[in-house]
Formats: sequence, C-alpha cells, structure tokens
Amino acid sequence: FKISSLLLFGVLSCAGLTGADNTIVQNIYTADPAPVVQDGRVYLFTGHDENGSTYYTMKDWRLFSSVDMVNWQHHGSPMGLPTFSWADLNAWAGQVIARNGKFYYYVPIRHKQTGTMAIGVGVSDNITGPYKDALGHPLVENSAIDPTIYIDDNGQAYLYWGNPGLWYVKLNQDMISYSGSVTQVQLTVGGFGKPNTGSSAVSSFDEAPWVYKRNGLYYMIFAGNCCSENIRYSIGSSITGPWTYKGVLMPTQGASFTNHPGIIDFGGRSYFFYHNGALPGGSGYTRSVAVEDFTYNPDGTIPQITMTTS
Ligand code: FUB
Repeated sequence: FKISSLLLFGVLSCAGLTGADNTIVQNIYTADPAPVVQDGRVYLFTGHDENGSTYYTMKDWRLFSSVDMVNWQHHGSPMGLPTFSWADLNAWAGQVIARNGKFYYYVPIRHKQTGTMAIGVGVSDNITGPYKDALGHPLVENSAIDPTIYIDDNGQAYLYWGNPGLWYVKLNQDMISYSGSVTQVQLTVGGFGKPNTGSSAVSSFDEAPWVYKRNGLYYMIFAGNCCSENIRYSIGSSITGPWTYKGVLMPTQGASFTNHPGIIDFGGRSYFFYHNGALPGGSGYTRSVAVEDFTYNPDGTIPQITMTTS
C-alpha cells in the first residue's frame, strides 16, 4: 500500500506537494495521529512538532482530511494552546469525538498554575473548528496524558488516558463532566505484556492508549516498551476489560523513539496511523504521521504492521 499526498494549504501560502508517498504531511512535522471518520471523510487530527525542536515543543494541533486516503487537505490549526487560558505548554496527543451535534476535542496540556499535565476539552459545532475551551479549567488533572475516547453501545462514554499508568473515567452525556471516581487500570503482564528487560515497569504499557470496539471485541492499542517504543495491543470483553495482551503490532523502527497509534475503518479497509521520524531532519522531536492499511485476522487479532521509514 502506498499513499500519495496533495496538500492544499488553507492557512499556509506554500505550494502543494503532489505525488509523494508516506509520510502524509511533508511540509511540517506532525505527531500523535487521531483519525476520525465523519460524513464519508477521514479527518486526521495531529500534534505539531516545531521545526528544530529538541523536546516535545508543541503549541497547536493540526487537521487534515481526505475522501480517498490519497489526496489530503490541510485545514490549518483547529485549536492551540491559546484556546486554554489556564494552560501554558505541551499541546500533546488528543482525540476528537462527535456527540450532541457537537465535536469534543480531548487534549493533554500543562496547567500553568500547578505545573502538571491535565486534560482539557475543546468544543465546536464543526469538526474543522475552531474549538473553544468547553470548561475554562481541566476536566481531569493527575499529571497523566494522551486521552482517548469511546462511546459504548449503551451510550456510556469512557475517557481513558495514560502515562504514568492507565486511567479511565465515565463521562456524562454532556461529555464535559464525569460521574464516579477516576479509576486506575491494573497493568498486569497478562493484560499488557511483559516489560522490556531492565525496566522497572509492571507491564509493557507506556502511553498513547487508543480504545475502540469492533465486531464485538474491545481493543486497547498502546505504545509499550519505554523508551524505545513499539505499538502493542490488548483485547477485552468489555470496555473496562479484563484485557488480554495480544502482542506487538508495530515493532520499534525509524528515527523516532516514540510512536502513537490511531485506527479506523474507512471505505471497506482498515487503516493504522502512527508517527515516525522519516522526513528530512526527522527525530524523536520532529516527527511525521504516516499510515498503513491492514486486514484483521478472522479471529479479530491484528497482523504485525511494518513501518514505512523513508
Ligand atoms: O507528542 C508528545 C507525546 O509524545 C505524546 O503525548 C506521547 O504519546 C508521545 O507521542
């Protein structure tokens, strides 16, 4: 599978690039893909690594969309740090979901008063934004990052997030408040795999959870093996588990020591989004979003996927 890109710049004045393969976006560094299908179109929300960055220096999020997984339109930045008056740094990995005729964008950002990472919520009437701060304060704050969101069949929404640890909370119908307590998942080896040799972690789970349901099975895709990450996954019989570890989905490769998954079905095919350091100047802090298509095995397991590294 090869993907080519035609970038139409909504806010940038550069000329578009045509005929290029992975990575999807070739004129800026992108990370932490969060794809969502809406009205027959794939919307790809990403983080944005600054040029020359030597840390996770990220100030805004970016949005791209496609109807064919070949030609991509750049919608610019739907949301940035200035959206959240209470935050000062770290526009890291988020995810968007539709409900109530609105779009909710869950993101980890640093709370400037406490200096810890917290999860904020943007809201918009349009998937392309602009998104406004729905609350004026964090939804949850326990220094963990990487929110992922899923609405179960009974209408109950679950917000998971991770690193350190893996956590979830049940959201109310309004999607900006929750009921019950914040719950920490027990990271057993049977549920999330063995830690890498020499690690003091309980299991291989590190960060970047991506939760969803498909054909009766719940999937928890995640980055494991800190700090040279690969993508691993577990399958559960309910959205809160118990989880059974299923193995490495994408091995460690390429110039980025982190990776971050996002999975969708679209147009009868399944797509695995991730990031690497494949663009010129690419590194662990100047990353690029890429995608591979794949086919689930008949039992719902996922075959190992090879990263495109150039
Ligand atoms: O992009 C900043 C952080 O790097 C994300 O939150 C993690 O998942 C890792 O990709």
